Amino acid sequence: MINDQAEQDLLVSMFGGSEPFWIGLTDTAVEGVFMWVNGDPLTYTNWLPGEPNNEGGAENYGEMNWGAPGKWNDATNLPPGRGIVEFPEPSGVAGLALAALPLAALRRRRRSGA
Ligand SMILES: [Ca+2]
Ligand SMILES: [Ca+2]
Ligand SMILES: [Ca+2]
Repeated sequence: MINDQAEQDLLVSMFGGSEPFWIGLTDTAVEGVFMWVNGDPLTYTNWLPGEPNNEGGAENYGEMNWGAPGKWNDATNLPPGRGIVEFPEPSGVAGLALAALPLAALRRRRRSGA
């Protein structure tokens, strides 16, 4: 979830400005209304001029590094590419609970499968 220009600049400095990366932005719920997959409000956008254009009526996923470093494009779900995933800052009980959930689920699956 790229929330401001500083975060966008940070991603380009960390991951480079040429490879297209999925950024967790989609308009699959309502065509033309892009939303972050984690529910963050879309307070900042960095579309390349002319985007999003929903080319061919089938572009529903946001990527960055399109046409210029960091710039966004809406693309189809092909071709496959790498994505950037943002984790919540682990802090206090909430962070620990989040981290423990997948482990507990894994243990349950193993037990029931044995
Ligand atoms: Ca963020
Ligand atoms: Ca679309
Ligand atoms: Ca596009």
